[in-house]
Amino acid sequence: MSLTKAERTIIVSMWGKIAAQADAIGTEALERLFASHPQTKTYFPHFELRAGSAQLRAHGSKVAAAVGEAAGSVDDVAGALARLSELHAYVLRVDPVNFKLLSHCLLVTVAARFPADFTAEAHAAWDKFMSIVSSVLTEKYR
Ligand code: HNI
Repeated sequence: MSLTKAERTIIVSMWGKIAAQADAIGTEALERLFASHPQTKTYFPHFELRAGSAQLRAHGSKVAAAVGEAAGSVDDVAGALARLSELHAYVLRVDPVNFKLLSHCLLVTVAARFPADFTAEAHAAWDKFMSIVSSVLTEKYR
């Protein structure tokens, strides 16, 4: 699966706007994940998961930076996220279903913050882009 030229343009140009508030977006996506899907909190027993906690913000910033790296390498997401792919599969062993949940929470966050940009085409492009990112992060499980 790969993005069409039009989908790439959408992701790259929207990331240009998102970049300035990437940390806040990553953190909000995690807050939404833990609030809507509390079972995902079991992967973070060592974190203080209160909304706005320093650990949550630090982790939100890391996740957003990784999505930004993928957006900056839309032609080689696998290469850009190779190290994270090994980490999630071999060390963290996160069940792949959780990637759909986080992807959706990120999508909702972007939609809420950039309503004018979030057309049906942008929605579909983000959905596809996040499913590529998720496949890369879970492909080593097989
Ligand atoms: Ni994920 C660590 C990116 C999905 C649980 N994760 C990271 C790090 C990045 C990252 C970056 C930090 C790595 C490092 O310290 O070197 N994670 C991403 C991305 C996605 C994702 C881009 C999907 C879009 N991770 C998930 C999901 C879960 C998850 C769905 C579980 C619900 N991640 C973790 C855990 C850690 C982690 C747990 C370790 C946290 C820590 O610091 O102890």
